[in-house]
Amino acid sequence: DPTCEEDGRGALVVVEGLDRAGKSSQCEILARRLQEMGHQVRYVRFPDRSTPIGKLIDNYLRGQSQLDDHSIHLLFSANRWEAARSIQEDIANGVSVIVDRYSYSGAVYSAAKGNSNLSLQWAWQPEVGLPRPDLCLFLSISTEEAARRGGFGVERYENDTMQKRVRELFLSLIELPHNDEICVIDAGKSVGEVAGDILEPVLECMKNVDAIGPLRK
Ligand code: DGP
Ligand code: NA
Ligand code: NA
Repeated sequence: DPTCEEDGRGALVVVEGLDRAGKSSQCEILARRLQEMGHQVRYVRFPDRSTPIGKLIDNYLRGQSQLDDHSIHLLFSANRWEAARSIQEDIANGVSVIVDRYSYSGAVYSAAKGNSNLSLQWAWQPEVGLPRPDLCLFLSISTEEAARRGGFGVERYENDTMQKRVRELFLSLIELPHNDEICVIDAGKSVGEVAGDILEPVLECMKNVDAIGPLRK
């Protein structure tokens, strides 16, 4: 079996989950382990708050600005589109890209908002055509466990009602048959155990990647 690097192509691996699920730590551990094994890796996180669009998102998340639900939704998506070319270039050059949050958060967080009328289906549309991950790891954690882990922060969305809706919508997205790239990981275990549970499907996926395609409707 050709590995992706023998093919000259890197893998696109996304890590998703609720706030406090441990995504960022797990992405860092995963990136380090893959590098130690000799793979070229880049770690990307969304929202990328460093770009002009990212700064608008950052202000919104910190409660410094108010934006229409559709507008902020499209800004989050635009923040992924502005990075799409560099992700594709890295993958083509044999670099595997580990992404902390992606289109799944994009659709789910907007659709979870209390008084908005954004359906999951509407919210997914701007994501169609972005590079499709080879693997999406959903770090599954109960909202109770998430709240126990030091409590939520002060940003928008970091409250119990919102997180419960987010979790339900993530689960409904996972059930859609065309989302067969999503793998559910029990993130209630220790950091070391979760890291081991993640590494296995990632290495498996890196053995078997074919041509990268677009995210579908
Ligand atoms: P983080 O930097 O990973 O803590 O993400 C900041 C918050 O923004 C978090 O509550 C999840 C939410 N979020 C991330 N991506 C998107 C997106 O594309 N759309 C919406 N509406 N929310 C998002
Ligand atoms: Na957060
Ligand atoms: Na993140």
